[in-house]
Amino acid sequence: MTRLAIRGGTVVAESGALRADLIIEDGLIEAIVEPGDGSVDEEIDSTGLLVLPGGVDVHTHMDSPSGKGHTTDTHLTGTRAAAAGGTTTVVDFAPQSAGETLPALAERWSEKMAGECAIDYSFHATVSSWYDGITDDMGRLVDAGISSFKVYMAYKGAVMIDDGQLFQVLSASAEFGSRVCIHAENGDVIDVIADRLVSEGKVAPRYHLPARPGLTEAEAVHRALVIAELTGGYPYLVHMSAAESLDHIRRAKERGVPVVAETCTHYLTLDQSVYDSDDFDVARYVLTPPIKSQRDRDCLWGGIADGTLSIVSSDHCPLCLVGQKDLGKGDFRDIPNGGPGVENRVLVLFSEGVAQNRITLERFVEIVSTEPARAFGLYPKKGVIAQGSDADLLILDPNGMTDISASAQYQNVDYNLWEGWELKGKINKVLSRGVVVASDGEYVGPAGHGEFIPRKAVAR
Ligand code: DUC
Ligand code: ZN
Repeated sequence: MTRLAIRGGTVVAESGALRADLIIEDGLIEAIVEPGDGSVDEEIDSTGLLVLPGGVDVHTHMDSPSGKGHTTDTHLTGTRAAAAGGTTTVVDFAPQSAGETLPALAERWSEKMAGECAIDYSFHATVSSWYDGITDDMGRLVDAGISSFKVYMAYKGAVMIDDGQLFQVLSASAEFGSRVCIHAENGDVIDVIADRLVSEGKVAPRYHLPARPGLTEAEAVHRALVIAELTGGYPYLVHMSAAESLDHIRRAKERGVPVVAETCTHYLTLDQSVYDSDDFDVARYVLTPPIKSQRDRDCLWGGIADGTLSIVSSDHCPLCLVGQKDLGKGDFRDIPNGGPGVENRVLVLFSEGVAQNRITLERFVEIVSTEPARAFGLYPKKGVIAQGSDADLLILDPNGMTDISASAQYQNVDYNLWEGWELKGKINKVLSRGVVVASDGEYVGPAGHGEFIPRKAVAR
């Protein structure tokens, strides 16, 4: 393979930002050198640009059922969108079918993703259809490099598991060193509140918000963390949206619970005013948990700054307004929950985080790349610019501008949560294992370039 140099940029390595060149060979970062050093066959000029580790998005739902809908991005379209938006690894959620064993699920999802993905990938296995021996099968998946799982504490009668099952999954997590992604919301309480709202004639999409108060999240967070503490398991809290949840996370960390917590791009950048209309168009924001108040949003940024939250994912769950969300026209409970964002996560966070001086450039790299790689057994292959790591790179122009519009996106969905936003920052190039997969906003990668990455257990 050709020897490639990335020259003239500001590299964000683990020690911080520095003026340096990168030498790449065989898809790996061979060396970080003084500007101008090293002889190569090809060069990419990155003068005036930032050279960052490619994004790692550990929360996507591609080609998956979601309530009465089915997400509209395949692994092909969704990973192209990810690549165009600066992400070089995705860890998708594999949904367990009723009666399906975990090894059968792993085989099915491996076959589905193989040869389709534009960038490197893995997946978490969802545990939602209980059977004798399911926790033993968790160990089999960990041995095969699928070292994380997903459970739901909401959506009763569909994917929700009960507390006894959660205890068993977290006990298995302790045994196998595997991380368990937990959708923490009190499903029983939410169902009662939602039914009450509908019985009062409150059926419009805006009632998705009052049906799921922040305390229904915080209660489930607390319960999940206590159950994790009882077992010694490794909890990962997905999509934290409420200020009240953060106190429970802080206290659990003080007690030594090895919890890692995530929030998502939309909770940091939008607020509940998006629900302030009786219009059905509000359905675009019917994602779960709902987007909270400005105070919650400020607290989430505070959580990022103090380390309570260490990862920002997209929760990419694309569902079209026309033909899918409109199933809930007469009853918000029937709107399939989820919104798109894998293509926008990196740049929206750069613009709202770094350019607005909410976080440093180094913290930005940690939350979009390094910490997700660490939490899910991908580090140091992914998530860092270091000698020997994969040459997965995002070259970003901090002074460029990017307009967001659904009409110009790769995501296969009929809207965008940040429609009309003008972002500070522009993606110049994205490289996956040394191969340019996106350039000037266009996906240019070779078809099927992405490889399955076996992941280590967090502790074994
Ligand atoms: N939960 C998720 O994690 N993603 C999309 C929808 C949901 O309810
Ligand atoms: Zn999700």
